[in-house]
Amino acid sequence: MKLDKNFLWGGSIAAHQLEGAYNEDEKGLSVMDTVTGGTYETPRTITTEIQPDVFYPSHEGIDFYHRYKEDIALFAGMGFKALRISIDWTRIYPNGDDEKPNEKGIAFYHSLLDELIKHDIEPIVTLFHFELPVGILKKYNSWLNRETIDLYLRFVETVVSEYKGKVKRWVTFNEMNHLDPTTDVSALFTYMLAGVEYSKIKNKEQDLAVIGYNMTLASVKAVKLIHDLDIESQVGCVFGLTPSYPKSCKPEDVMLSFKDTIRDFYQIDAMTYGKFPKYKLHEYERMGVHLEVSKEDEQAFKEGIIDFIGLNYYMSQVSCATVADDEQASLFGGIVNPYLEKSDWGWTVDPKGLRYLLNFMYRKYQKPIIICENGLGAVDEVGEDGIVHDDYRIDYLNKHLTQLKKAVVEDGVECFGYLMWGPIDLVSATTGEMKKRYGFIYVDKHDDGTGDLSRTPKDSYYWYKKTIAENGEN
Ligand code: BGP
Repeated sequence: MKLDKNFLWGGSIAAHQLEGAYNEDEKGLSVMDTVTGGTYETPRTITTEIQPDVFYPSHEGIDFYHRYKEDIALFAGMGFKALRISIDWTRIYPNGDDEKPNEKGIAFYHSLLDELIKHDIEPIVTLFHFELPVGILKKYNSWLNRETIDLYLRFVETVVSEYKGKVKRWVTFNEMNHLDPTTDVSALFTYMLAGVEYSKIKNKEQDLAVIGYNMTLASVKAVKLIHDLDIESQVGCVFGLTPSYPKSCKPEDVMLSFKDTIRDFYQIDAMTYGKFPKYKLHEYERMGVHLEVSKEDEQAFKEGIIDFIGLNYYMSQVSCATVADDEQASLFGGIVNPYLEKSDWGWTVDPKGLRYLLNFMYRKYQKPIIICENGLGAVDEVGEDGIVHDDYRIDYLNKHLTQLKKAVVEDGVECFGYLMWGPIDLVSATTGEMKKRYGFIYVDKHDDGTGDLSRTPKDSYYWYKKTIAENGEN
């Protein structure tokens, strides 16, 4: 079984989870700079002003802002072909609507991109990975206001014009699909994506529908804009998807699993078929949500078709029409699959689910796919020899890669890369912890603020290096 020789091996990171330097070089505040740390048991809390004596994990991150050269050299040591980064909106436009872009922010990403290119690592750039300027939240009411679309497009135009010689693949948004008004699991993601506190939204269904619509529209408009600015560019959008299996063969479970699997697909449909789906408008109408697609918007949907789909895959879930009291709820709805092992954070480990998802997506859309996130968040112990022996991580990734290869080689899915999540330990998005580690590289940083931030390769580092060298044949 062989993958293409140009297969993009690498990893994915996001600015707010590792850069730190949250107020350096005229950076503004993003919503992720005002969300506190948390734990598995205690959720992160949302504040729109920085409070004294409160721990904000993004403020230091792992200090990538100052150590990126060392980190990129370590990625290059594994043979990375690509790295997905995000450009933090608040480094370029600190308040979101500033008259001029911040030269220091522009310069930082030039250096970062240059460093990647120097090591033959292709940068794949996400333009929105939860880094909404607080200024936009306060002054414009976030994505509820269509002016935010224009501000986003202005940011995109600045960034793409600046870096187009260095970046060929762009991602408009990360995981906007978690904002579906028909589910009740989006409190944290509502904050991360829109800066809006779920409990304080007055008209949940209407507002979430508008936010989701405006972000979708922003994405299609950005696709056209990027294509216009650089005809060579490839533009995609990344979705975090969780396939749902029926608990039994009872038709009601099967029907529910179908609905749960595709429940947040309307945005992907809009971005690949070139029109906002009628079924969603129908659904909204039945919910009493008012949404109108103007002629101008229709045109934007037609013109903004993505070139590739990015998939983030961590787990699957189970749909069950009648849930028993002792069933455990899964993160994105449904229940936890009792046949699967779970991570330290209770996420089910389901490598076959990756093959299922790849097939499902490819047959539905027939667009090239790139895995933009997949990985195991675990508690790592440093051994007496000073090294993390993370055979559990190797096992997890190996099993997922086996399924990915089957999807490509046996099933014919066009998947052109695998960018695992968090190649270096960084701050968890959902819990705000450092304890939840994904990396091939251990970072000496702990949730109580201790640690000297030194970097040490784990066993998985050498495994991934070999995997890349053999193009996944090991
Ligand atoms: C995805 C996000 C990432 C990342 C990942 C793992 O939803 O796109 O930013 O954080 O989840 O989640 P966590 O960090 O909470 O373990």
